[in-house]
Amino acid sequence: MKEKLTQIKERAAKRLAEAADLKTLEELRVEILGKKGELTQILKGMGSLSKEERPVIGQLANEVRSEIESKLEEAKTSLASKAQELKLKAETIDVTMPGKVTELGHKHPMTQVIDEISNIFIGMGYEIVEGPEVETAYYNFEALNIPKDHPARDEQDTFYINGIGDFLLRTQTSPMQVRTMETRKPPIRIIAPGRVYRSDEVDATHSPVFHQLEGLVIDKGITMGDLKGALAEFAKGLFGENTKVRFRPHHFPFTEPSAEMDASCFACGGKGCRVCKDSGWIEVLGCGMVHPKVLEMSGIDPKVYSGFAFGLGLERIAMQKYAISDLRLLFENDTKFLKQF
Ligand code: 2U9
Repeated sequence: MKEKLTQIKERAAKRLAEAADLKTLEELRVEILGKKGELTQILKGMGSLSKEERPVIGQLANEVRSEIESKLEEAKTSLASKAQELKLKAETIDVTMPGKVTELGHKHPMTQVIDEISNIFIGMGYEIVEGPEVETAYYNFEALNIPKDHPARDEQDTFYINGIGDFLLRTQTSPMQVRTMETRKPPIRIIAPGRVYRSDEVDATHSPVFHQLEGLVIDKGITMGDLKGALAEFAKGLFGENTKVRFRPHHFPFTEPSAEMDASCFACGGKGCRVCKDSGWIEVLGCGMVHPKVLEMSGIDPKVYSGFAFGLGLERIAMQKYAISDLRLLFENDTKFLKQF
């Protein structure tokens, strides 16, 4: 019996040492120490032993049991710490690893031009107004002194929205100035940037959708001198402090008198180069004193108030400023192109 106990002890020690996980350990515990286990069987069989042998074997059996129990505990602790070690290793974060780079976007060149021009006017005390791109013929034409038979109203130029009254896609941002005159009392000093639509074929310099920025100033005693001063200041803000301007007579239905303004070429300073096509001048905007009829239609008394207005196409400015040769590049959203600005 002694030998058997020693055998059990040695075999148990070996198997416990080999156990690879906690589950195997528990199975071994049941197998060796459980009710049906080898050791229990031996203790149960002690009845057949002599009086002298019983305490000796009993003590030995208890010793074997407690030895196995302590070995089991030891194995448990070592397996648990190994498992913890593996878990920690698997969960380790390498804080020195480089992070994933998120590509930062930036403003579209058109947005940059709109922001830059808007900021120049904001600096001169103008407010920004924005409004609907779907307009009525009244706000887009009638109120601007563009009569029904005017060529600008031609279906070849204007996108009419069929079936819902006289709605159209605005061909200029001027409806916003009309809406402002209707709802506010002078002094008025606003700019209206935004998208406008004209039924044009797409090519390097034309697009059925483009951007305009228009301005309107109305107060008592506003003159052509105010117009020239404000727009010369704007040209300096956009093209540089040394920029000169000149005004050429022109015609618009909504202004009288009307003019076009050129700025001295920002690329060559006026000597003549590729940017200004050797003229030394760059055409920048159209402008004029608001037509008395236009003031009157929107509820402003032309005997008390006068004002000036101007308008410029923003794609042309962006193309000159960034030396872009084809307007289509500004609408295609090819990030390889856009990243350059
Ligand atoms: C009201 C009164 C007057 C806005 C003006 C222009 C001159 C002009 C064009 C330049 C190129 C637009 O993008 S473009 O085709 N615009 O030349 N616009 S004066 O005059 C107004 C507007 C609203 C009530």
